[in-house]
Amino acid sequence: MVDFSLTEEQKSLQDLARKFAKTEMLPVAAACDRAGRFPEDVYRKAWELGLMNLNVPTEYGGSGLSVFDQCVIVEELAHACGGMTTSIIANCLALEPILLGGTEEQRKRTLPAFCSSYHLASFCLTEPSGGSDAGGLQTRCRLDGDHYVLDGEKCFITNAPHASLYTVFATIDPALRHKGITAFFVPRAAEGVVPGKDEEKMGHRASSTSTVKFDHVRVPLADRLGAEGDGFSLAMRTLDHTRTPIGALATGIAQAAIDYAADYSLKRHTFGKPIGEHQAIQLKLANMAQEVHAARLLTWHAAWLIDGGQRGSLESSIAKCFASDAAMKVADDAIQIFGGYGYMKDYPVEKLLRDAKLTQIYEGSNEIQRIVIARELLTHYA
Ligand code: COS
Repeated sequence: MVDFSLTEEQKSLQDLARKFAKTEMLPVAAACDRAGRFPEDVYRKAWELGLMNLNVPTEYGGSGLSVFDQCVIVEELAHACGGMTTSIIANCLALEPILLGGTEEQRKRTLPAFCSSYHLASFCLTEPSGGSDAGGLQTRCRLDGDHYVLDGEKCFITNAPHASLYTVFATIDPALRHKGITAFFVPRAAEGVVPGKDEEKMGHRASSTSTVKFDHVRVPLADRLGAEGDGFSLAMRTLDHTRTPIGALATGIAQAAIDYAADYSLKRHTFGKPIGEHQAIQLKLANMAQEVHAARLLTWHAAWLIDGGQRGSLESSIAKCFASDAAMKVADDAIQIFGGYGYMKDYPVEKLLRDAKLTQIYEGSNEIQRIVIARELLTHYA
């Protein structure tokens, strides 16, 4: 039977994340946003509570949570701050290729370090020449004895200035397109690894983003994930698993927008009554509630399918695309309900719009999600 209720364990994870979001994230969210501050103290506390390496199995010291459980947690965290949530879950994205494509020896060599003490990892796929065309990446890897030599530059890499390990996608020959792409893990300490300076972003300002240069970086053959040419499929399978939690992150932002707007609509009076009693506002709130409800259910459905062993490419793209578009619409409506105050930085809703915007772009733009959705759809009619 289909069951939409959370288990007792999921409710306690939700409760843990909600409390953490309220007591540790929310009180510093606006200040971090304004200053563009990376609140490492908050991230360390998230790590201590087991909120960081959510997808790493318990045998390596991680939380070993299903994608569904991750979504429950991520929505709660994002209610307080989308940017901090992105930094908190970046390890899940970066370590997923090791979980999916690494040997047991490679997993044992890399994963426990992230679970026994606070460390960050970054997923390095996107390049300055283009992020959507992942098959066209230009970073080169050349075999030289028992090492590969990596040369190239990645950009828009979450947590890169603070990471101790990078999962990197490079090509043995760009002319081979996706068939040449090969994945590696590369320690920050390797000679020639140079993270850039923090980017100044519109939103997600508590998260850190930079370029990473790989300048003749020698990577042992033993640190290659899978075979030469396996990297593209590994990146896609990783994103199939991580796009659904991005749907949850967008849902959390959208739920926050409703909560602020509904509360404000009962306190703010015009024409002699609370604005929430005007139909113009009620219609907006009703539309917002529909968007968020649908976003959450699509996210839960995609997570449920993936946890059941299905690939879930179609459903994770639908969840990510719908929820992020919903977050933009709902944050926009929340600002409209707040009126002029909504446009001011003294109120929390303009940040929600700036944070929501990135969810339409990262982990594959929504145009890419629509390509994935249409291609999957058409295979059933071919
Ligand atoms: N899982 C496993 N394999 C997959 C896959 C998936 N989800 N999606 C595609 N593949 C395989 C295909 O089956 C194909 O394999 P064969 O060569 O054996 O036939 C191969 O990968 C190439 O697939 P495709 O032809 O669809 O590749 P395209 O170059 O057309 O690119 C898109 C496909 C656009 C979907 C891909 O480039 C993409 O997702 N881009 C966005 C990248 C992204 O999200 N970046 C954000 C980084 S994180 S912030």
